[in-house]
Amino acid sequence: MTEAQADIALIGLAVMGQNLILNMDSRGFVVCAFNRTVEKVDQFLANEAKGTKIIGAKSLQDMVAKLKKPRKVMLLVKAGSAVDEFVKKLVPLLEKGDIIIDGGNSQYTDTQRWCKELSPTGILYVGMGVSGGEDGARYGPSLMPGGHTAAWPHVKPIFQAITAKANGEPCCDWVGEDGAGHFVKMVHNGIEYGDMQLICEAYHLMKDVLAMEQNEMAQVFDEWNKGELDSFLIEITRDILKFKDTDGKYLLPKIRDTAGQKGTGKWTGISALEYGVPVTLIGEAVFARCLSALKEERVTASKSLVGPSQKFTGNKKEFLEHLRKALYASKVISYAQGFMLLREAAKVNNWNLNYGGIALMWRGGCIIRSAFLGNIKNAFSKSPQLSNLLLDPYFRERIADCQLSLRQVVAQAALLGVPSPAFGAALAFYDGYRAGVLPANLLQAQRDYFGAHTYELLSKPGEFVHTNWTGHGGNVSASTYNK
Ligand code: 2AM
Repeated sequence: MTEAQADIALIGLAVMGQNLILNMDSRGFVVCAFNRTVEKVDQFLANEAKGTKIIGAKSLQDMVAKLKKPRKVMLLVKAGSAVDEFVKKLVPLLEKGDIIIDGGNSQYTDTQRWCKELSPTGILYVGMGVSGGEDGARYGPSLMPGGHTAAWPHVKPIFQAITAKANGEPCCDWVGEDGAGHFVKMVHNGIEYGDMQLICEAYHLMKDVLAMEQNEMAQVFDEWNKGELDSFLIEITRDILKFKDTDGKYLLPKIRDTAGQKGTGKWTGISALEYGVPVTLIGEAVFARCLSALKEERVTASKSLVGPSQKFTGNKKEFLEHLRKALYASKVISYAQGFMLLREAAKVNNWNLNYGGIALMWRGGCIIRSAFLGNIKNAFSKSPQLSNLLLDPYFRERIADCQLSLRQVVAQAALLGVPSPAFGAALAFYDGYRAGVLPANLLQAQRDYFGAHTYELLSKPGEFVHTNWTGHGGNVSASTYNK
């Protein structure tokens, strides 16, 4: 056996790491596997990797010696301190031009920090979002790499070979500088939260407003999946609805209605607040999970807090079509919000993001994969500087066709007492965004009234003035506080 034979090393032999290694091996790359608990390397080689070209390493030194130059080392370990520890250990073993790729769910700010710290050493750092779960990792994930751009030509052949393909195009392209890849992955996860919540609200309305049986709901989702809502999440919802437990009864109603979360949706919400972008639908989706977690409180409250006694009196078939259109419109609005956040973060961080490329990366391989992302890709390909997805001619027309249905759904949900925070957020944002005049004039007046925060007159933009609203108190404005 010759030394320096591996194309890439991968550290972290949990399920995602193992599957990515097997994927790379199946595409003809020689991978060197390593893990903190070194016994796992031998176990992997003797079992899952048996009969492949995969090699193992006994130490980081051993691993580095087995790599072709420029060396490529990919980490798939727990985000946070585990990544930091490995990077610190790797740096003294690597040289200028070598590449470290963090494929975990790291916060984009960690990736920014490592890019900055490693810049003087000439070691290149890539933070890459990986989506698609275990199956995706094995047979074609969505990959979102960002960081030191000089690394891209070296890692591109490997990543574009192992990624999912959408209409023959790889769902992996260079996202942008420093933390851009992990930021895009974070927004992807936030959008996933929004999509899931919207589907859950549609299910809730079918169940509690239309009193539909599960099999019937499954048929509706199956129909929806044949049209513009065609997506992985609609497809699995259909299958979940049909799924029967060992006792022959549906499994879904037996599952406790308290949602868990790992944090990436929350991070999207936090980023939205930090960048000042109204990503309201994802925010509501995160809060809906928090509310669901209050199971005992909800059960208690359900016995004392009143709601409407009204029943649905409309036409079921018509309402289902309203629901389909409301779901589609809300999805468009949610993605528009997600892209607004990307645009603002790109501006602040000097990332040169390719929005059409991002839509293509999400088009296949990942959890939010859908036909609809093909339309988003087209919108940005036609007009790369498109300021808002809602203004793209195709989506503007689709929303025009769906907005009355969204209103029907939100109104019925409110009248009948079925919570639909994501549908509601979508409609409120849509109406706010298309409003030439909002009541923020009153807000400014209130702020000036109690805090002398000043306001601008429509007739004199850029000029901040204060009014003595009460006739007493001072005329001095709080000029340092205009935001
Ligand atoms: P282990 O097998 O030695 O636990 C997913 O948990 C992966 O991250 C595993 O490969 C795990 O290694 C690794 N990991 C978790 N915490 C770690 C840490 N603090 N340092 C290094 N690797 C870690």
